[in-house]
Amino acid sequence: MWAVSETLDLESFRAEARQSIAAATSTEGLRELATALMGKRSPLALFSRQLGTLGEAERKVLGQTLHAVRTELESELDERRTVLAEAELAAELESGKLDLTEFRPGMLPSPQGRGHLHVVTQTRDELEDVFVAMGFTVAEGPEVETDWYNFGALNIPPAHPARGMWDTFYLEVGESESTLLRTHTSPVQIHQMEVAVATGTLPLHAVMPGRCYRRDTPDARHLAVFHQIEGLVVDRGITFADLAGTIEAFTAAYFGPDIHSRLRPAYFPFTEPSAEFEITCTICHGQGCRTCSQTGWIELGGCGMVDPAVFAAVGIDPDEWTGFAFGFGIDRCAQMRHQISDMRALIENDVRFLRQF
Ligand code: FA5
Repeated sequence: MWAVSETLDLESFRAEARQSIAAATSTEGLRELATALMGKRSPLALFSRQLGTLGEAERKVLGQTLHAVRTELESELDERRTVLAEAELAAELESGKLDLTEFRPGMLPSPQGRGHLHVVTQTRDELEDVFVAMGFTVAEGPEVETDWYNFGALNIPPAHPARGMWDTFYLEVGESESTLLRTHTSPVQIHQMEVAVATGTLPLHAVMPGRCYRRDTPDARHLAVFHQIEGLVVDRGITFADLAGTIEAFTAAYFGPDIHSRLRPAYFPFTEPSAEFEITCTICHGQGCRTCSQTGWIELGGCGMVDPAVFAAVGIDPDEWTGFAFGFGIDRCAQMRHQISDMRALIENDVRFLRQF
């Protein structure tokens, strides 16, 4: 645009340069224009180089004129640069304005999935609801127990062979009394009966959920840390029929009418008579599968009439009061309710598994 030509005179260059500066529309364009007008290969540089060919008087005049033109163009470039920079900043601010109410899919990172209660906790809550609806209260007891509560008061004296039914984690083994991680929720029965005797608040209808510990090798139906819910009724005139009716009503309420329960004679030192409480395997619907060891039935827990020796341990008169107790696995219920073939999935914390419930 500013090709040097012999016909170009300084006055026309000055006029055209000023027009070009006024017409520039961006600071970037203006920067290029400044180089073209005043850089090493610009007409102004050419005019300067001509100075050496002139006589002294002419050189002085042309030198002063060149200086004036250069100063004038520089100041016009500065002014125009300021105007354009301001306009560009204003445009940038306008276009960069954020509409905080605007939402387009994909604009924001997808919201994190919300957590929820573990399926075992949900099961525990649901079981509590079923029993509360039947008139039971809910109570809890300690997970670290003494020998007396976990065994002795439950009619399992030291060295009794029935202790072999529960592989126990001992914390401290004392000469007269040991501390241990409870192997079942049955010791909470003892705490509840002691409180009821001390406060004169018999009769008692309570369920007691909580964590239990056994040196069991984890497999499809067992964990070393698992959950049970204990049930205890102590009242006047309670019979085995009340126990069977309660188990039946619970099974129908929790598992639905298609799942049946059955009681099979069993032995527990703290109940007499005792029974094992089984339900139809919900995974194979009674056909037999790996989870139910091909029997079609799954053992949910044990139950029976409170043994008079247990009443004696807490000072309840067995001639006035009778009662029944039951205890079954919460993890086992979750497994059966949701047809989880291997219980170990409950403790593996794989969110792909857990988020299904
Ligand atoms: C007992 O623990 C007795 N305290 C139950 C009881 C209470 C009988 C009141 C009479 C009166 P048992 O050891 O069978 O019984 O365990 C009961 C249930 O707990 C089992 O049927 C099973 O559902 C669950 N359970 C036991 N061990 C485990 C384990 N390692 N992992 C998961 N669930 C278990």
